[in-house]
Amino acid sequence: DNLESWFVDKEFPEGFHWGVATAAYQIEGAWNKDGKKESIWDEFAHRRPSPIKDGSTGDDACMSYDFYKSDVKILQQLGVRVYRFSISWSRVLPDGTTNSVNEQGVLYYRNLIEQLLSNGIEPMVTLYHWDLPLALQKKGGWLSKDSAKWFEDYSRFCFDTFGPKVKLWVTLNEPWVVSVIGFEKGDHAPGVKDPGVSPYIVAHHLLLAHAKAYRIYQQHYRKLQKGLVGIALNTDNFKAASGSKRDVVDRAFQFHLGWFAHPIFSKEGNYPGIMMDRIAMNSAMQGYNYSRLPSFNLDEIQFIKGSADFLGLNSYGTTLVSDDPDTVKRGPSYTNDSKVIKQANPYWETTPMGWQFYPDALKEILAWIRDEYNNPPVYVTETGFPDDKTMLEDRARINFLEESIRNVWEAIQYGSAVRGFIVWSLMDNFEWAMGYSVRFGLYEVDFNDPKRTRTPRMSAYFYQNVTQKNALSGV
Ligand code: PNW
Repeated sequence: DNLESWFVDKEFPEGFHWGVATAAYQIEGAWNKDGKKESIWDEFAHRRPSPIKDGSTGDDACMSYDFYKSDVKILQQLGVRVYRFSISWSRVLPDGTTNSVNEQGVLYYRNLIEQLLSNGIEPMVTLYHWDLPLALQKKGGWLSKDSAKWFEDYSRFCFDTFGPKVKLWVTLNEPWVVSVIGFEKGDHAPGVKDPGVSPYIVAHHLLLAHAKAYRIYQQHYRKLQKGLVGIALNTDNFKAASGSKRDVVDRAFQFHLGWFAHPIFSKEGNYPGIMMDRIAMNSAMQGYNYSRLPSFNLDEIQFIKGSADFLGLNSYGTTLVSDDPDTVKRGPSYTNDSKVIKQANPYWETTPMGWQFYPDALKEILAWIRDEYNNPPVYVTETGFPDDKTMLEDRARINFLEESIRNVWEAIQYGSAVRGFIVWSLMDNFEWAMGYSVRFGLYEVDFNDPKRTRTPRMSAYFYQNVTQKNALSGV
């Protein structure tokens, strides 16, 4: 990197996909309107005492169910080529199965997609962004072996119904968060706290579910619809704390990203060897007669291997890691299995989500992916910056985006196959366990206003400049 490169525009490849993202439960509202039934997030946020930091819910959120046209307006203003949003499973299939289709729910997504296409914006549709129909939770949810079949059925329905217009699909959003935050820590729906056991079972079923959706597309839809099907995986950037060795960093990556990426993107398939070894060993020492990590048979390994056209990368921060010397005595847990201690760096900026900002994060992750998985096509399907107060002059967010975009540009110079960059988020929304106390939007949303007015922040103008030029301006 020479000094001069700071002063010239960093141009991106032609057709690079600039975008922004949202998710159904975080923006739509209308939680029980027009035939929609409850999801696990409706049930979770309605619990009392509330598991959400500010006691809020996504009942109304940004009211995008009513105001989707104003969403498309601001997407146009931003000049993005792609809008990543998710379908609420229980809005289109209220009991989770194709036995009952909610036509009004289907119409909502048809209208949104139509509105996007007629404004030259490509939809990138996430099939599952955490809002499992409550009816399926009552049958065991992701802990049930049947869950992969339910997801296959739902995916087929979506490919059938929306596939003629949708060319970019994301099967699952962040299966790591679903497994660990939903079933190890219990801070997300369905709020299960079963360390070291349920997370592995859920992850196992999620991987099978993802692969089933991919194979269905492959067999029945790809020839006609010609789309791409990927998965969005989240990972921190891991760096060695002082005194630690590289192997800790690699183990941290394998237990986090590798858990889901290795079965799909590696040459040999299956879970990372280090995960299988460590969990089997710990399980044995803890008195189990089997590994807490379920195993795939040979057919399943083949079935999952290669089941993605791209890797969607969601990433927000960097974590320092060091070796955990003594884990077995503390009992079953995903964290203990990884033998990794995570810590903060006092010199890095800490966001209100507790995430730390290290400017070269994305570049380092992208290099790891390139080397580990033989350079698969990647979309950065999410990155973004949280504020805990609302301000229109969001210079910290601009700085974060500038560094992140510079990282992606450099990664492309070093050969990474990055196809797009999608910012979380188009606008402020319901931030899961944090409720409305944290804001990620390029647009501010006034949650006291019955019209939920969206107002551009400075970062929206910054991003508009990037999408218009297809370049990051030199300083
Ligand atoms: C991702 N964690 O969530 C999600 O895909 C978005 O829906 C979300 O709004 C965004 O990132 C910002 O948080 C995460 O606890 C939530 O590690 C929690 C964690 C990670 C990602």
